[in-house]
Amino acid sequence: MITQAIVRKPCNAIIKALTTSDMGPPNYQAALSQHTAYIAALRDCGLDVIELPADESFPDSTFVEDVALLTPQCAILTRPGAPSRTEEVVTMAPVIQEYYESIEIIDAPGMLDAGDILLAEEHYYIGLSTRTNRSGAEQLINILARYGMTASIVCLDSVLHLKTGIGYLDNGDILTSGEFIDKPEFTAFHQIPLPEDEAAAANSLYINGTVLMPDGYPKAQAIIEAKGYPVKTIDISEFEKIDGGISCLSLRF
Ligand code: CIR
Repeated sequence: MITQAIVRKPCNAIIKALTTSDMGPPNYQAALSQHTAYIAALRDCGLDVIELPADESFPDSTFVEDVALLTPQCAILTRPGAPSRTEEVVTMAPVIQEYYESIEIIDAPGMLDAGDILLAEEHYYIGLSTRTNRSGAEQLINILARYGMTASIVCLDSVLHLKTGIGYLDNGDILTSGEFIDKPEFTAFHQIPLPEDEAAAANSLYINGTVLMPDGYPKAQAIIEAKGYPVKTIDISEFEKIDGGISCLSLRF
């Protein structure tokens, strides 16, 4: 059962956030309103939400998911692969220390963005991407093993992060898109493939019985609802301009 989430208010510098898209910079005021609605949706799902102040030093700092992996046994501070994001961990560390006794870290030369980590039925899948290298993934596997948890590596082709294209729901159901449809590592799950033009909806979150998904993907929404999941949609268009999805905006534990 997930009970808490950590979020960080978007900063003014978000207009300079990293992106691979050509949608232009986000509108700061709209991003703030969307972030407020996102927090409300997490609260509607029963979570206590810990709201951190904006951090102007890091344009991407609202994407808190990437800087830590919070497991039932321990927290792991990552070492984000984009140079402009590596130090985001420094400001997150004291926050995590308030909630976790056991804290581990990923060391250089390891790089790890937690957007590359998918928990599905007690097993952690780690995507090797431009942000996560083999050293980072292997350090994480060893840390998790010490706490009795298992993990394995998945090679990615074109997505930014593993969870850009795949999302675990519940009862073995997994949303897949693009390169993840019928990928051998995930064929044991009940795949829910999404249409190519709505692939971004694979970054949805199952939280305490509800699926939080981005607004604007009606086919994906209908597919998920047809599987029996109550869905709540959130407009995150300003974050999508900078490669952000539903999961990236919070750390859940
Ligand atoms: C970045 O490139 O790092 C941000 N603009 C987007 C991060 C998205 N995070 C995630 O998928 N977990």
